[in-house]
Parts: sequence; structure tokens; C-alpha cells
Amino acid sequence: MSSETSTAGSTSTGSTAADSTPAESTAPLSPPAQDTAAQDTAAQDTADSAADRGTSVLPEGHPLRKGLTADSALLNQYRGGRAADGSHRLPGRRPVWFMRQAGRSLPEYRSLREGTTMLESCLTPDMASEITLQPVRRHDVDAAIFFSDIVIPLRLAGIEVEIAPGVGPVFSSPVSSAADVKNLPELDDDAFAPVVEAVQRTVAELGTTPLIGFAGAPFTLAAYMVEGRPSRDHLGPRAMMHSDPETWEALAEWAADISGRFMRAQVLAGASAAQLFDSWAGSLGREDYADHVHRHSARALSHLADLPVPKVHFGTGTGEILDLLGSAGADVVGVDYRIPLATATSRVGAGTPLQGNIDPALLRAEWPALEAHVRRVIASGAGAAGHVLNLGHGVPPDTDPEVLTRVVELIHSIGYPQGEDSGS
Ligand code: 1CP
Repeated sequence: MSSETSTAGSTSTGSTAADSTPAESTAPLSPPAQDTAAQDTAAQDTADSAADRGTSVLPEGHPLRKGLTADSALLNQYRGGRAADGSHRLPGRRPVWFMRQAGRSLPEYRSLREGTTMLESCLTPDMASEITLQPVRRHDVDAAIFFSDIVIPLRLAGIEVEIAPGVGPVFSSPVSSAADVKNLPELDDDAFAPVVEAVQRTVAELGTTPLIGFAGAPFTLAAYMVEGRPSRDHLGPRAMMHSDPETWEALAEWAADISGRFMRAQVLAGASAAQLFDSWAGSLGREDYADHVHRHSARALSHLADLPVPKVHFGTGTGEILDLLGSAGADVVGVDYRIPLATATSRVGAGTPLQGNIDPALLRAEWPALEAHVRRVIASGAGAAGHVLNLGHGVPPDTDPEVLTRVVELIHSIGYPQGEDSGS
């Protein structure tokens, strides 16, 4: 365990969710109106970004405001190798976390989830919090990701959606017409109460380990809403952009706002960073992404624009649109396993920190092959302003958790090159 991080439970703030009074927030639940030109330059400004400053906008008990997570290895690399005070300094160890680190690969998750549906478990604060903490305890990863799902804000708005085991999100009434979009419900901020409580409980246990909040990007969310269930090619939403662009616009705007507000609620409740998942954006051609999707993802991220947290933008198969993921207003770009990080840097610019991109398939390989792959990923990411190790997509459910723990140990054992700062 490094000096600047602690595993869940081992360092507590001394307070528990039960006794912590809801923190006073000076930030409104909605952000001020955004200037799109300003958003477009945000990715380039990462090194000088105000990601660590201006924490007074956060509620008093927030881990960033209390200084708990500001100098974590994760935030340092998300800021491009800078300490909270803005000075160049490398962390004591290389940060790593895994998308889908909570979930079926963990026996403790499977036993806790028994008899509870996926969405029920997300909306039961003590369960969601415990599941979020499990992989941090087990693997000593450098961040927790909030246990929830991209469809949770839809469910909280009253939309009938379930997660079918082994399938994914399934909707009772898919969206196909202008009238369907018009009838989409409004979401009251109070509906986020179970999410807020789960986040508060979690950060009270995490101490100096940051929690990452997340949401689904408008295209990925709308893809499920139009198809009504997981699909391979996402033909429904891709056709709607062209056959009924007005309906597409209205749906994507609705999805952007609901996702943006979901992330904002998590950040105000205690998350120190946020990730927008556009998992299926790789099914779009570059022109369609630029013309019909980019501004909506920017709109989702703009809900965090006044909050001092790094924003990560990730999608699979997005090698051809990586620069656009950055310019949508992200500080950090997540890269899937299909292109080397050095190629990603040549596409997004050396000033943009990257996250990724260990191939999940390698988790099944013999250790020497996996170790060599992890070392190649680290070498390939060396040209980026910052690098947070992760997988190129989620942890496959059949992964041996001991392999993940060993990957974390390996990454933590690989120091930064001599001559570079090694800070706190
Ligand atoms: O029974 C189970 O265990 C359900 C499996 C599961 C889990 C563990 C689902 C159903 N969602 C989740 C949790 C979840 N979903 C997290 C938890 C935090 C973590 O990473 O540890 C996160 C971040 C998500 C986000 C999510 N849900 C995404 C984006 C990330 C990604 O994997 O690309 C997507 C696309 C979903 C939809 C979804 N929910 C569940 C499944 C199986 C799917 C994908 C279905 C499909 O293939 O289309």
C-alpha cells in the first residue's frame, strides 16, 4: 500500500454514513449555462485545468474539499502528473483500476447479490456501497467505481427497465417515435436519494482512495432505449439520426441531461472524478459521431463543468474518433484495447492523459504473456501527459480474481523512470 492511498476500511475518516450529516453544498444541482467554445478547448487545457482548485464549490464533507483524495495517484495522473497545488510531481505508485471491477468475477459479490435483482442491488444503499468497496479491499486498486448501472437514472425517472441476467438492459416500451420521446418522464432530483446515500456511505469508508462516479453517454443510453435491449450493430439509433433527426435530437438531449445529472449527483455526494461511458460509440462512423452525437456528449459532460473533478470519456472501438471524445469536454480519454496508447497519443495530443488499455483477453493467458503485455502498455503510455492503467473494456465475468490482484501488484511494482520526480 502506498503512502498516498489506503485500502477501503483501513483508513476511515472516523465518520460513518449513518452519523455524517448531509454536507452543505454551495453548488447548485444544475450547472450554469455553458459556453461550447470553452468546452471544446477543455481537453487541451488539462495540464493547467482547475481540476483540483475551486473545491469550495463542493459540499463541506466532500473528500476533495477535505483534501483526502486531491493528492491520490489517480488524480495526479488524471491531472497530467501534477499535484493538487499544480506542481509537477509523480505519485508514489502507478494508478490502476478496472472497469467492471465490481461484479461477477468476485465470489463475495455473487454471494451478496443472491436473491436480489441487479437494479434492486444498485438502489439499496448499503449493498451498493459494500459492492463498490469489495474490489478495493481485495485488489488494492487506486480507485473505486460506484456500483450502479447506466440505466439507473432511467429507472429512477420511472421508465420500465430491468437488467436481464446474462443479457443486459431490457425495456418494456422501446422508444421509436416523436410521441414516445415527448412522453419521456421528467426526473426529480430527489429521486437520486438512494444514489446519494450509497455514495456518502462509500466515501466515508474509502478515506484517501477516490471514488469515480459515472454515467452512460447519450448515444449508448439511447441505443438501449431505441432497440429496447442490447444489440450488435445499433441499427435503430443509427437509422433514427437520418430518418427522423428531430426525434433523435430530442431523445439524445433528454439522455444527455439525465446522464449529466446522474454524474453530478454522484460528484456532489462525494465522487472525486467522473467517467462518461460511450461503450457503443464505436459502431458510428466519424461523420455521424461528429454531426449527431458529439454535442450531446458535450452536453452531458457540461453538467460537471463548474465542478473541480477530472472527467474521463471512454468508448470501445473508438480509435477513429478519439480526438472527438477528448474535444467533447473530457480531461482524460479512455482507450480500448484495439490501438496502442502511443497511437492514441498521436491522435489526441500529448497533453491529454490517457486511461487503458490492457486487453481483457490477456487475463486468460499464461502469466509471462500477460506480464509482457502489461509492460508494453505502460511503455506505450509513456508519451502521454498522464496514464492510469485500466483494461480496454470491462473485466470478463469468468476472470480469476487472483490474476487481477497480481496485475495490480505488478503495476505498482513498476516505478516511474529514474530522473523523474517521485512525489509524496
Ligand atoms: O448480474 C450481474 O452481475 C449484472 C452484470 C452487470 C453489472 C455488474 C450489469 C448489467 N451492470 C453492472 C454494473 C455496472 N454497469 C458498472 C459497475 C461498476 C464497475 O465497473 O465495477 C458500470 C460502470 C456499468 C456501466 C454499464 N452498464 C455500461 C458501460 C460500461 C461497459 O461495460 O461498457 C453498459 C454498456 C451497461 C449496460 C449493461 N448493464 C449490464 C450489462 C450486462 C450491460 C451490457 C449489455 C450489453 O452487452 O449491451
